[in-house]
Amino acid sequence: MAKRKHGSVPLKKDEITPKPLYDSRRKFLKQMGFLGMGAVLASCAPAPAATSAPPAEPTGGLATLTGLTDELGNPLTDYNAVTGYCNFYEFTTNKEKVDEQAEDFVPEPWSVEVGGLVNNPRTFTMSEILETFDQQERIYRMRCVEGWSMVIPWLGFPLRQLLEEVEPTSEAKYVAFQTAMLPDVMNGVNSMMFPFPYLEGLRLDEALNDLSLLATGLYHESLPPQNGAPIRLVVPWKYGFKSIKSIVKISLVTDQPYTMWNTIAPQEYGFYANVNPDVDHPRWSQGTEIRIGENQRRDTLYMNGYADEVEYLYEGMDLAVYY
Ligand SMILES: Nc1nc2c(c(=O)[nH]1)N[C@H]1C(S)=C(S)[C@@H](COP(=O)(O)O)O[C@H]1N2
Ligand SMILES: [Mo]
Repeated sequence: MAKRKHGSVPLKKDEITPKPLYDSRRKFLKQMGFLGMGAVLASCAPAPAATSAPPAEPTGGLATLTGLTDELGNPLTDYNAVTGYCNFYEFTTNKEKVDEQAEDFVPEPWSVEVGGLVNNPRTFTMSEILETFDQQERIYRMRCVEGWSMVIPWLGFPLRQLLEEVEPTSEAKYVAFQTAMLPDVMNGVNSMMFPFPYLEGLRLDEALNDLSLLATGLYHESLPPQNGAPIRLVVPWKYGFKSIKSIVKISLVTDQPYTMWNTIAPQEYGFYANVNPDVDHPRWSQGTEIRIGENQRRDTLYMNGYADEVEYLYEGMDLAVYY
């Protein structure tokens, strides 16, 4: 896979409201030893009210996607916003600078080690992944815990298909994921602000749900570095931080795995992190959100609008406890 250049138009500075600083979090991180001297902690601040970037000249695959919507009729978020307004803390906490900072991240050669409680542990090279699993397009809403959302046309394949290849044993109850740590190209991993590597996890039955996608592309092209090249998870009914980027390792385990955000601030970022307008974040409401490109808040949907597909997973669970 050749390195691709993405002509993104960053959102303008004056379209973004300043990020508030949270002293309690700073203090917490400092106690945990995560905060570097003089570091300014952006972290998961509530949504800056961004407006959409100027419309791009559609080229190639982009042109064929004009006018597409998700199943609820929501238009796709502008390509320039999807690729120019990103969360990828291994590079920088500045959403508008991730694309620039990730420019030198060439995700090849790449392989994903899949093991743990499985009958057929296997390390897949990226080309094996692309050969083995048919890539399909999925248009998903993505709702960040900070209160903004996008509609993104992904390319990828159900995570379930990869898990079927390795055959989880009967002891496997959870799936743990790990992002690459490449200090030479990821400036943020040296900052000591966060306990990288970024880790995430799903319960096995969540991972086997058809919505759980391993994405290898968006807008009909391979994933741009800033969006988690060459392969990332997308779990659209959960807050965006569950959708871990640039995966190098997947392990089947018995116990609920440690995840980065849940370890840093468990009271704010639960393991489940299902989108839920009725369970507020301790520092802000989750009842509404800003769809990037719109200028009015809209109501946040229970399970991000995917309840029919995923509600069975949480039968009998108090979602205010298992948030
Ligand atoms: N490795 C890694 N994965 C990550 C993040 C991150 O900082 N590092 N940020 C998460 C958050 S908070 C969100 S909202 C989504 C953003 O995905 P996008 O930038 O492709 O829209 O990625 C998630 N995956
Ligand atoms: Mo997020």
